[in-house]
Amino acid sequence: MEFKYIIHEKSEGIATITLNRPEALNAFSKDVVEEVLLALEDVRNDETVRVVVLTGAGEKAFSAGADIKSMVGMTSLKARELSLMGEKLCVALENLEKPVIAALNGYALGGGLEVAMSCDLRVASETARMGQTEINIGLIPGWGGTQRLTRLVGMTKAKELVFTGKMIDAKTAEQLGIVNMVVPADKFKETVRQFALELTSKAPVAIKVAKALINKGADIGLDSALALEREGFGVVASSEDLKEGVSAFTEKRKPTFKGK
Ligand code: CO8
Repeated sequence: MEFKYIIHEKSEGIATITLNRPEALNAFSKDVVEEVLLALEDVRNDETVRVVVLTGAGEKAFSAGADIKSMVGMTSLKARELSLMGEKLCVALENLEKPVIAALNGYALGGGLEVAMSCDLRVASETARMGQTEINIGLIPGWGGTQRLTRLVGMTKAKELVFTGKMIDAKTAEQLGIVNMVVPADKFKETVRQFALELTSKAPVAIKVAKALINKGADIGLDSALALEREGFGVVASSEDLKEGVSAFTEKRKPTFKGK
């Protein structure tokens, strides 16, 4: 598969998708979004891939958001289209039945942060800076930021970040619960790799079901969410992965999960 705006690599059970427009701080143009969607489709169909890492090329940015230059003279219909485009990408990341780690190597702003928040986990370099900066150009988040940020940090902080458009550093993002961990820049790539490798060793069926339950459960009442969990538990209990996990435990060896 040939790509122009991303790099799509696979090794050790990890697919790494790198946004590759460093000259524009990896801003999401229509082409970038379309290529990431194609790469995610490839990953979905590839049984050898257990974990996805989404990151940005260069030292400076994960992504500085939607391509502002494409917004010049934007009509209401074009804006709606742009919003839908990003939404499609965010939903694809959320619905992918494999864990996705956003590796935040630098700026994650506007749509860049919204895409990162649609990933399951976020690892930030200590040099990363984050913000819903849309207000500074007279916009609002349009790729789910008003909703996903609020779910992550609560209304008080979400309003502060969206209304002021200020950037926060990685440590503050960690304290707010936006990122899972902050890593020194010189250890960033290796830490992301080790984190992803750890996930590749876990039972894929259990991860897939847990991801769906956590995502779906966030939007429904507790009773319904617990009922979903029960059903999911039943599905996981019938997996070969569970048999392997229990056998490995009793035989005092490491399990080898097949995702079946
Ligand atoms: N889009 C397009 N190009 C960009 C973007 C962007 N979002 N961000 C940076 N660039 C380009 C710059 O124009 C510049 O290119 P050039 O050299 O050709 O002028 C190059 O990247 C490097 O950027 P800077 O020279 O500005 O680098 P600095 O280190 O001086 O500043 C910043 C870095 C602070 C990150 C600065 O670039 C910046 O503020 N960027 C904009 C960040 C932003 O506001 N992002 C939010 C965009 S809006 C959005 O994401 C909304 C999503 C939902 C849309 C819904 C539909 C309407």
